[in-house]
Amino acid sequence: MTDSTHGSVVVDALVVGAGFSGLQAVHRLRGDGFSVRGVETAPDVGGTWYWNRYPGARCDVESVDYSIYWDPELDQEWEWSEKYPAQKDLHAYLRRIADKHDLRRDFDFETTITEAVWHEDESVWVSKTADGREYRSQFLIMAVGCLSVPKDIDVPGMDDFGGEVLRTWNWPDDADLTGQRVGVIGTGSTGAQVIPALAQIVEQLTVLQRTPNFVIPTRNRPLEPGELDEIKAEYPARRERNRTALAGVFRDDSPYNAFDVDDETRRAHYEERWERGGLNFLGAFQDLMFDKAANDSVAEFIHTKIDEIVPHGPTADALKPRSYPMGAKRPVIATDYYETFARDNVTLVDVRADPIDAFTADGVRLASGAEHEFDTLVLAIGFDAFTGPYTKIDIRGVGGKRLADSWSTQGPKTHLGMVTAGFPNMLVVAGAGSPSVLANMVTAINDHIIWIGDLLNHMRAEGLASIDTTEEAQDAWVQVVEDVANMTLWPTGESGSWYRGENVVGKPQIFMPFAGGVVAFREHLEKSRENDYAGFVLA
Ligand code: NA7
Repeated sequence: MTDSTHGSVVVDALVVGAGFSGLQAVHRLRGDGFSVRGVETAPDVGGTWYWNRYPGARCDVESVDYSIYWDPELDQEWEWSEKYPAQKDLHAYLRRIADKHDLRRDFDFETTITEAVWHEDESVWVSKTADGREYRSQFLIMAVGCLSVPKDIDVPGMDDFGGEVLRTWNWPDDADLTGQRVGVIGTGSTGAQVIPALAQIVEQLTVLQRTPNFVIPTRNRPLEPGELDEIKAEYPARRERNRTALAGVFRDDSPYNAFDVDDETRRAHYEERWERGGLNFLGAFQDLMFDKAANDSVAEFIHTKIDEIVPHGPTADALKPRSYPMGAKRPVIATDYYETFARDNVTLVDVRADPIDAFTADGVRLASGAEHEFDTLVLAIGFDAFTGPYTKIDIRGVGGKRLADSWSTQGPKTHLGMVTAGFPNMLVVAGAGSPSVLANMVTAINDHIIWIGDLLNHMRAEGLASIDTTEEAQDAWVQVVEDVANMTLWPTGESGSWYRGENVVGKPQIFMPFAGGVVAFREHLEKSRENDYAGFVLA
């Protein structure tokens, strides 16, 4: 596999990333007889679930559903302990996958690709690592995730803070905040998990909130005796039910719209789903993401819940999202989130009303002059979603065109979420232009890897060297993605959502994930394939 002329590793496919998608890609392609090498920055497999090891880290899809489709034997073997998987359980699960299928032997860990250049004459990608190694591959499979590049803090002067700064996406195993005064910036999914976890151990927790989120209780619990056995007995059917569900995971959606029922019934629906917990809450009515009045009714319900749980009026008020519909910013599920603000050792500071003016040696000073002191500052400030993992690498396609130039100014453009024009054989796995984060990621990834595996087999059988797309095809697909999003409330309101790139200063704002669901997406892919890969250019 080593090419002595160039001193590089030469393979059919280079897979970047060792999370759910990278592991599946290596497994599939190796099984189909392709030579394949995976690379991963981390020292181990896991991807998102390797890095995000902050206290409270947990997935918002149920364990039994947030697991791979391609090893039914593992479904029977693996013993999930809780309804929703904690980071350490998911990491253990991904490690088990790697061990069982002996995937580590095809990965180079602690290896970061910094540059990838397409050589048209040879139909080959030449990818270089931070430490000067080189890979040459016909295909470049970007299994890099959507939320893997943390964003920088957009308030200047953080270096002036004299205490420790901890980042949730790279949490040190030996961090111990017991008895400390801690500040947290960020109240997205990550903040909503780390805040309740830290509140229990620190002396004083100060939450610096800019935009409140709608937070639904997770109601996580241990799986009851026999419960997992019942699921295992019907696993194939369960997998198929998820595969054919809009969001890649079955949800028992109500058949009604919010105003099909009277006020009391509507409230009872919300109450029942609030008690049940989890993202099922969003299925309370058909039209919650389509009709503003319906959405207002659910927002009002959550506001009432906040008032019931948080005794301090001004704090309860500051926790209520008002500038966007529920769901326009990714809905959050968490345990005891609002309850945490009823604790004596937790203070909510509204940095929208009174913005951070400066970091000081001891904490932060707000525009009003108020100061808050901490020993440690925790950053849960989110990610440069969808584009960050691509623009961070110097990717150059046909004629030396830089991917970062177009994706940083126009946003990510792909045909069917798979290929971007002028970057032949670079295959995007479950990223922009596909259901990705609006679906159960594991289902979305499964669809992508199957399609990519089938594509490579087809190209090998037909003796084809490259797959590209046209500007027209990708513009048309970007328009479809935009049009579908515009049918919903997702792109509305002032949410600062990372779905639209609003969370990163200067980022182009287009709706990036495909909101039509995994079934419709799969149909688009199938239709293209049946029509000789319509919209793609195979050469
Ligand atoms: P998110 O959802 O992007 O949340 C980041 C949070 O950080 C959000 O509350 C931001 O407020 C806040 N933030 C960022 N910069 C600042 C500054 N300068 N001051 C105050 N607050 C700030 O990221 P998460 O990691 O929580 O979740 C990402 C996804 O991972 C999640 O949706 C799941 O899919 C898994 P803002 O809203 O920008 O005002």
